[in-house]
Amino acid sequence: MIWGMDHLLPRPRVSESTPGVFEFVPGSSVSGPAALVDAVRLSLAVLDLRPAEAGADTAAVRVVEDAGLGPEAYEIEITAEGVRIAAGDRAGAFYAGQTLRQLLPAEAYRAAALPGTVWAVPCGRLADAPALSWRGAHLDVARNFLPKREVLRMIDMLALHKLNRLHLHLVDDQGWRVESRAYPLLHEIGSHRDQTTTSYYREEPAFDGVPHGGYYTLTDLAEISAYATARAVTVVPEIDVPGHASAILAAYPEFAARPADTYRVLDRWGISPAILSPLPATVDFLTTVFDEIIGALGDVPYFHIGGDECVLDDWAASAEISAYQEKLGLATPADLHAWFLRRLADVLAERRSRAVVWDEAFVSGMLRQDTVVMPWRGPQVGRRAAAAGHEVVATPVFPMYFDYAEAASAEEPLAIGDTITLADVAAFAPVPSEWTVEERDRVVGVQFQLWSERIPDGRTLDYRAWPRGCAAAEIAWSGAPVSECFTGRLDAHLVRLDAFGVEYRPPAGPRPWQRGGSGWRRHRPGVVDVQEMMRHLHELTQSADSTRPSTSS
Ligand code: TNX
Repeated sequence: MIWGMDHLLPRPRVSESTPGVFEFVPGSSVSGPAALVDAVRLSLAVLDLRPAEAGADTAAVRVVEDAGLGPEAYEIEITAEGVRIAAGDRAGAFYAGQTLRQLLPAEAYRAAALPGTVWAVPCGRLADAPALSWRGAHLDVARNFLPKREVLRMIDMLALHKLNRLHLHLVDDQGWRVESRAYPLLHEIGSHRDQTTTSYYREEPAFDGVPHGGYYTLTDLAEISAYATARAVTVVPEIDVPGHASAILAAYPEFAARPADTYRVLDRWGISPAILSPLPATVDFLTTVFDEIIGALGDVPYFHIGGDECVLDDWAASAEISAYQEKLGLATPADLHAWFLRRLADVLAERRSRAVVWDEAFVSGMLRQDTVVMPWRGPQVGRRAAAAGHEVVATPVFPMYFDYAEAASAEEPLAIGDTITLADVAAFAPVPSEWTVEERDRVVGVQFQLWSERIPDGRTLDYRAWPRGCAAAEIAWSGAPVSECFTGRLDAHLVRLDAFGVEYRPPAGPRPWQRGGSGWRRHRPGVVDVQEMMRHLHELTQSADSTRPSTSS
């Protein structure tokens, strides 16, 4: 079966069909500038296209660079004689290749070309470019570690949806996930725990008795970065400080606001009071760790430093920290929290990297103007950040937290709460129409979050991420809620995901083996309602206080 131009996802800006098809035959080649040819060949790896010999004009695909098209943009013209691609840059050529892959039979998503496949694409013309420059997915590899192969596969999945940012949450109370040669106890001690809780919110605590852990070596990070770059994906590392610090402090308690030898990598969820000291020694320590990560990843245009969910009690209780706060002329621990994050953002700026923070860091003020804000507590705080001149990536709990269940049903595998449906994601407007033009211009993108308290493995990751991620890709590319014809395009797209081997959640509900069963992974619907949660978070952002009480367990 040959799919037409109207089965593409995300939907291109302009597409026109003309009669006929072009068929790729064995030995087909691509001509054009080397970097663009490489990008097209990578997207169409299943066709095993050869780079055309210089001077030959028999190439099946001819690629030209057209700087006038702008970043990530491309045009394709398909006639019975061949394919012509114009791209603004390497990413544009890569995306042109991804679009052609969608026009091929779904076998183009298998790891090897099946004999007998007719590699034909329909004739026509496309002109395409993204509305938003940050089209992201966040992966929490701290709560539950995902091995490197899952991260690489996630990059494949982002690439085929024209998503271009992978935000890696590399540390939390429950684990530190990257090698440090300067501070080796971080990965030796911080990367594993003896057991993990299986209880839900206010239930009696219960544990699985199974050790859990893992970390990426710096060489793994270099590999992940190179793999991502080739696929037009930018890795955004996150070292979440100064809160969520139990794993760091289990390794190096001397960096605690309240030094003690009792810190452990946590085996349960929720917000812990473990917090780093803001004193210069901590800044030096983090600078060294940032340098190791930047050194491994190479180009790091954005570095996320967290700033969320900080319990500042230990700062207020420490005479040394209070004296430091006073010396800096700061009135409250919340001001010191802002100062500390700004100090780290300055360190990053010296390394040509822009800081990204969760919105609490914005609420306490004093950020560098070039710091990007992720308003997870909703569009109200996002608007305040945009009005203050910050670039904003829309990351609201509703509907961008894909750790919430798709249905309030005991058939679902255990989720953090209810409910964020595919339709909720599809209806989301990342750039609110009621904002001023200046505020709207500062929304650079949208991103879905895969917090992993209830995502223990890659199979569950597939289930939670797709097809909601398909809808997210669509709104990220177009900058607006999805159009009516989404369902038909998604149906075609799910056949591609089947061929790729993705264990997505069927829109009609889980397959029998995807259900939570009768044990601890059975979902308990109705305990946490995301709309209720958003109301609560909204109230919190109304107060000037940057901290918030516990909402998880
Ligand atoms: C809030 S969003 C968190 C995470 C949790 C998540 C669960 C944010 C900055 N903090 O630590 O994993 O809720 O949905």
